[in-house]
Amino acid sequence: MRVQVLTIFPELFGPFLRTSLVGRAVEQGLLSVEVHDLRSFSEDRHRSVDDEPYGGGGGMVMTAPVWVRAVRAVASSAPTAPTGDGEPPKRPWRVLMSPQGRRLDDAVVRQLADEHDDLVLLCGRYEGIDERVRELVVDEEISIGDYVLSGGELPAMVLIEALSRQVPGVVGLPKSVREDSFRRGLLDHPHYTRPPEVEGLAVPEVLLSGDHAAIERWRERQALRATWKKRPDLLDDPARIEELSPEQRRELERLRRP
Ligand code: 9D3
Repeated sequence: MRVQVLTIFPELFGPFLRTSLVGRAVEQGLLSVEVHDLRSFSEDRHRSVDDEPYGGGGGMVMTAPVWVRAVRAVASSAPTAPTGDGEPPKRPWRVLMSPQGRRLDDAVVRQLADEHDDLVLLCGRYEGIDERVRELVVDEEISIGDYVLSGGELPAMVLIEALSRQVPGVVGLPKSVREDSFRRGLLDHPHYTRPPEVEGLAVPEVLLSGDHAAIERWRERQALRATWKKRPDLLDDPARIEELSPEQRRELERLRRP
């Protein structure tokens, strides 16, 4: 998967792209991330990218011509390698990180990863971006949630990290992948490691029993109970209930009418 980022703060991405799972994915060539400085597409000597809003009011607005030039330049450079099926290379999918966008969740991440292997992420700053940028060079707007940040850079990193986990080979442990999909839609069960006692709190005995089937049943039950307690909304979806194990469905019945 290839991701290009447009931002006036390219330096924010350095350590993120060199560290941990994303760093390894980039190093192994499973993920390519190119960060472009929006200012390099400015054509005035102050390298400006913003101007005062028409109609007045506070703050500054990012200008359309610089964004349009930047997106067109990066979205046509070195397209994805030919697929070999005779199809012309697909144009990159252009995503504006925006508080007005579609809310990011697991389904959106999977869909983006499935449908596109070439993305351009536009990160805005200031009060906003000239509306014409959306009309001319944006395919979709994505938000990471209803709270105010100062720009799209952190949301872009959130999206890149979530996408990287969907790229085959990036998440190493086959067990984690299997269990992720197996328990999809439920919260995780509690985890414990040494020491066996912390300030009077012991590790649940079953985890020390060596009975792997019993441990698996306990974890499934705990995952369901955690979800019931902390995120009951996740259990409103009939499709999710379908995916529960018979034991989890029985446990859910018990929780629903005690
Ligand atoms: C304080 C200015 N706001 C006026 C009501 C509008 C506004 C403009 C620009 C709010 C935030 C931003 C910058 N945020 C993003 O670019 C952004 C974002 C976010 O703030 N929250 C969640 N997801 C995203 S994606 C991009």
